[in-house]
Amino acid sequence: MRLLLMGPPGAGKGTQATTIAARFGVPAISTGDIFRANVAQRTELGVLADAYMSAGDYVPDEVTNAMVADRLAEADCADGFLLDGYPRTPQQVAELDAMLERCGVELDSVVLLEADSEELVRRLLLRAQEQGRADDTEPVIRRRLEVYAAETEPLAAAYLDRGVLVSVDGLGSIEEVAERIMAVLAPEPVVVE
Ligand code: B4P
Repeated sequence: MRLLLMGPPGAGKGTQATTIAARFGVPAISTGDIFRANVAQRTELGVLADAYMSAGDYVPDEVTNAMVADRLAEADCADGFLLDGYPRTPQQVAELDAMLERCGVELDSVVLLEADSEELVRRLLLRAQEQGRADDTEPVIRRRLEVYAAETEPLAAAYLDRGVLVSVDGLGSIEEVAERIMAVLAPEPVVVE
């Protein structure tokens, strides 16, 4: 399975990614998590990424694309992967297409998690209280939602045209959303009596 998980900040991408990836036996790769690990370790990449992330902006494409290319070249991705939060720009879509083409493989599905803005803000403000993430303040959350609407939301149309996009309602409990995602990715076989 080669999967993408898309959706606005707070829709539940990171929350659902681990469960889905485990069900399909593939690694869950979150560009946000890789950046945050680098920020925590104060690597060169982390220092660069931190400036963009804490303002609610995207890390530049060339940096993000190189990081994903390195990660997808690792052995555990040979039979599949779930990319969480990548691609987010037209250049990232083009670069991912090129990476997959070089390997002679294709995406199986792109899951788009949807939820309305007020619910997204509510969830992220709650996470701010629990985890204190630097990009979970209200002005930065609103900026992230604007950037998503301008840069990432339009990408869904391209995947819809390719026939790989499935939209999933991200409202409801974490378990309900997980069941909805599994239902579209691996529907139960119909038993014919
Ligand atoms: P991410 O780490 O991807 O952060 P995110 O969009 O906020 O989503 P996340 O996966 O963490 O949260 P989730 O919705 O699961 O990106 C962070 C930053 O990194 C970006 O802003 C950007 O700067 C940079 N970046 C990452 N990828 C990049 C790329 N490709 N190009 C350029 N820059 C990039 O969950 C949010 C909260 O909601 C959680 O607290 C969760 O518990 C809660 N929640 C989830 N599902 C719920 C449910 N059903 N009900 C109630 N609460 C729920």
